[in-house]
Amino acid sequence: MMKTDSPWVTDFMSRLEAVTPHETAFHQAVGEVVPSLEPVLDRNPVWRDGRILERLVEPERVIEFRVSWVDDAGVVQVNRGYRVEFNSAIGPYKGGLRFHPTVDLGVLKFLGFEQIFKNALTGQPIGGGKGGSNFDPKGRSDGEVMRFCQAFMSELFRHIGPDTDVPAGDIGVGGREIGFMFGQYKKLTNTFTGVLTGRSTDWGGSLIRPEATGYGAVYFAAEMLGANGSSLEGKRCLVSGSGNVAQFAVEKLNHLGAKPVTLSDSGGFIHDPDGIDLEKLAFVQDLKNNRRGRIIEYVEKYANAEFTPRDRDADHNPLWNVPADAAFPCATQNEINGVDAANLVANGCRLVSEGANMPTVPEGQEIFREKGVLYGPGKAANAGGVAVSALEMAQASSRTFWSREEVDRRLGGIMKDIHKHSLEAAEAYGRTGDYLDGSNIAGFLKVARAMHDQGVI
Ligand code: NDP
Ligand code: 2IT
Repeated sequence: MMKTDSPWVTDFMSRLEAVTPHETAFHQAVGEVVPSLEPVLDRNPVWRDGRILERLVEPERVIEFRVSWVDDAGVVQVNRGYRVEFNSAIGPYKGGLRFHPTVDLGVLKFLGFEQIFKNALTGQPIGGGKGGSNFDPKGRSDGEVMRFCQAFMSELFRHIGPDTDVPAGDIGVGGREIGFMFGQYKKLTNTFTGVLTGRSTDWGGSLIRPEATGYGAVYFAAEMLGANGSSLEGKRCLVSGSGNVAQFAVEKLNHLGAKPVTLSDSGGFIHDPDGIDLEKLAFVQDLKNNRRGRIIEYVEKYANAEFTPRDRDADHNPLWNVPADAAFPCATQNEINGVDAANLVANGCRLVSEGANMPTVPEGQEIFREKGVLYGPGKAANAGGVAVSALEMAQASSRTFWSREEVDRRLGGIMKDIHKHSLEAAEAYGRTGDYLDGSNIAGFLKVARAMHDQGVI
C-alpha cells in the first residue's frame, strides 16, 4: 500500500485483508487505489453511504474449474482454470486470460480489479474481468497447447458470451491460443461471434490489436512529455520483456525517433547500446513468436550487445541500472522494486510508462512521485490494448472493419483522452500533475455513477 496517514484507508485495507487472506497481489492493487479515492468519497457522501467501494472490491462472480488434458507422452495433466467476473457496471466483463505457472486467484483478482478502472478510462462500454490458468506453455508443443486450450474452453464457454464476458490475451496467451480457444467455443456453441478479442484479421479480428498495448504505452509517454514541452525524439529508453507489449513498444519508439536499448525475458536481459532498430526487432519477433527462443540469442546475432543473466537472489534488477531517459516496463508485476526505482532516478530517468500491469511496487511509486518523475501507471498507460479490443467488438458486431490508419487514429485519440482526463481528475481533487491519483479517480467516477444508477445489486 502507498504510505498513508489516513485511519480510514488503514481500516478499509485491514478489513479487506481479513476477508481475503493470502491474496497479496490483490491487496497491493487495492492499496494503490483506495488512498486516491478518499477525497472523492468525502465529496460524494452518497457513494460512501451506498458502500460503492466496499461493493467494488468484491467480484460479482468468481469461476474456478478443473482443466484436464493429455500431454504428448500420454500423461494426464491437471491444471486449474479461473475467470474473475469483477464488475459489469459499464459493460460486459472484459479482460485478458493469462497462462503462467504463477497464476492464482490473488493474481487474477489484482488484474481484474485494475481492469475495471482501466476499462472505464478507455471511454468504451466495457466492464472488468480477468482469467487464466497456472498452465505453463513454455516447452509445450503446438498440439499440447491446442489440447489444453480446448480443455480450458470446454468449461469456460458456458460462462462467457459476446454480451456477457469477452476474454482476450495476456501473458502466455497470444494469437495461437486465441485461435484454439475460439475454435472450441465455436464448435461447442455453433455460433460465430465476437466472444474473444485479439482474433486474426482473417476471422473477425481488428487491425492494430496486436500493436495496441505497446503503441498505446508509447503514445501515453509522448503525451506526458508533450504536456511538459518535451518529446521522445532522441531519448534512450529501457524496455523490459520481449513479448507482445515489449515488441510493439520498441517498434513505436523507433517510429518516434527514440532509441530503445534493452529487452528481457525470465532468463535475463540484453543491452544494445547502438539501439534496437526495426531490423533487430524483426529478428526478436521471429525469435520469440515463431521459434519461441530465448532473448540470450540476441547477443549471438548482434555482437555489440551484452546479455546479463537474471539473478533471482539479487536485491535489484540490473536492467533498471542502465543509464537512460525513460523506462517502459513491459514484462510483469513487481519488476521494479524500491532499489530499482532509486537506480533509475539516479541514472537520469525522468519518465516511466507502464506497459505491464502493476510493474512498480508501492515503494518505487513513492520514489517516482517524490523525485517528480513523469509516472504513467499501467491502468492508464497500457489501456490501449483493451481499448482496441473494444473497437474489435464494435467492428465485429457491425460486420464492418476499419483500416490500420483508422484504428491507429482512434487508438491515438483514446490515449490522448486518458491522459487529459487523468490530469483533469487529479486537478479537480487537489492532486495536480499526479497521474496515479488522476487515473484512479477518473476511472472510479464513471463506475461509481453507474453502480449508483443501477441500485443495490
Ligand atoms: P507475453 O507473454 O507476450 O510476454 C511476456 C514477457 O514478459 C516475456 O518476455 C516473458 O518472459 C516476460 N515475463 C513474464 N513473466 C515474467 C516473470 N515472472 N519474470 C520475468 N519475466 C517475465 O505477454 P504480454 O506482452 O502480453 O504481457 C506483458 C505485460 O503486459 C503483462 O503484465 C500483461 O498483463 C500486460 N498487458 C498486456 C496486454 C496485452 O494486450 N497483451 C494489455 C495490457 C497489459 P518469458 O517468456 O521468459 O516468461
Ligand atoms: O491487461 C489487459 O488490459 C489485457 N491483457 C488486455 C485485455 C483485453 O481484453 O484486450
